[in-house]
Amino acid sequence: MDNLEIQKAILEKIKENDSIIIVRHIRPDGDCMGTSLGLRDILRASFPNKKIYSVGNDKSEYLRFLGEEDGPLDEEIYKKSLIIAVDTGSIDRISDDNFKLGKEIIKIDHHLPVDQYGSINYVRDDFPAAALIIVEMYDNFKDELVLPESAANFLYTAIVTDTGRFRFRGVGQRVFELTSILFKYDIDLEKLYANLYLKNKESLRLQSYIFSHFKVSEHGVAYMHITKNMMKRFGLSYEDASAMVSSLDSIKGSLMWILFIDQDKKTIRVRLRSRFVEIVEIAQAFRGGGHPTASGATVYNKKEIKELVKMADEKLKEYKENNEGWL
Ligand SMILES: [Mn+2]
Repeated sequence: MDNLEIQKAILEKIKENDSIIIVRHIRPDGDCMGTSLGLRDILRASFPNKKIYSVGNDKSEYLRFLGEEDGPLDEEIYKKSLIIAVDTGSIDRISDDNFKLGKEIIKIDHHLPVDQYGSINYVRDDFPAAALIIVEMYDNFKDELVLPESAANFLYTAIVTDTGRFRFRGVGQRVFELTSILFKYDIDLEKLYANLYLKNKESLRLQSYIFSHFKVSEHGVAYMHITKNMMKRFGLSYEDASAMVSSLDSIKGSLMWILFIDQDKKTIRVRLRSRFVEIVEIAQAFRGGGHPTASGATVYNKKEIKELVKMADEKLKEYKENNEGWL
């Protein structure tokens, strides 16, 4: 089936169901939140007689300005609902306890496929944000669908965050075409960027600590382990600390950069980023995955940190030996 046919099939499922629950991944980012809330508001505006819910078990403090989701919901509601999971590559990352009670699940995602857990699995790894899939569906079926102003704001937030403000791989003509559709409304960019990108002084202090203490492997992998103690010392949450991965994104010759963050007593979350070279294979080797140049993984001790850095270093060495033009 081509894209239009799959989108049609998804729209048919939506029309067949009077109750729809949209779920998204754990540790929500701007894309999964904006996609979930944006799709919810499009469906509510388009089908006023249906019950449409956006749910998730956890929250991200920095996205609180987007407003609340709709959960928790009674199990009875799940049993009569179509579930749509957005921006979630594997079933164990869905941030909801009851989605399996649903009548059927549809996956709408842009990560490299891990589990094809849906009855329809619509994966567009050519798109740098899951929200673009929703915008394209709206555009293809605009005779039947309504895009309210709230949805335009949610979807723009999703696109701007997942593309790193239109810098990441996959940004091109199609992305700008689709994004421009959202500008039929006045999106308050000043307010949005203030909400998304202003930092508190504690974060800047930790950033300055990272700048003085990050390590670089033999062939240029930049990395840092942010321990529980550091977070305590700077008065920052796990979430604040996780956001620091972009601090290491501008070092010449360091085409890969990795942040290790203590998540709980035994789990260390790994955030991996790269330019030119791909890093997702390293994440996959350590219980993770994601996008070619932006991935996540999990390790359990310092020995595994060393192993992961070593594997990345070898991959970067090989890349540098065989390619030109990187910086
Ligand atoms: Mn995404």
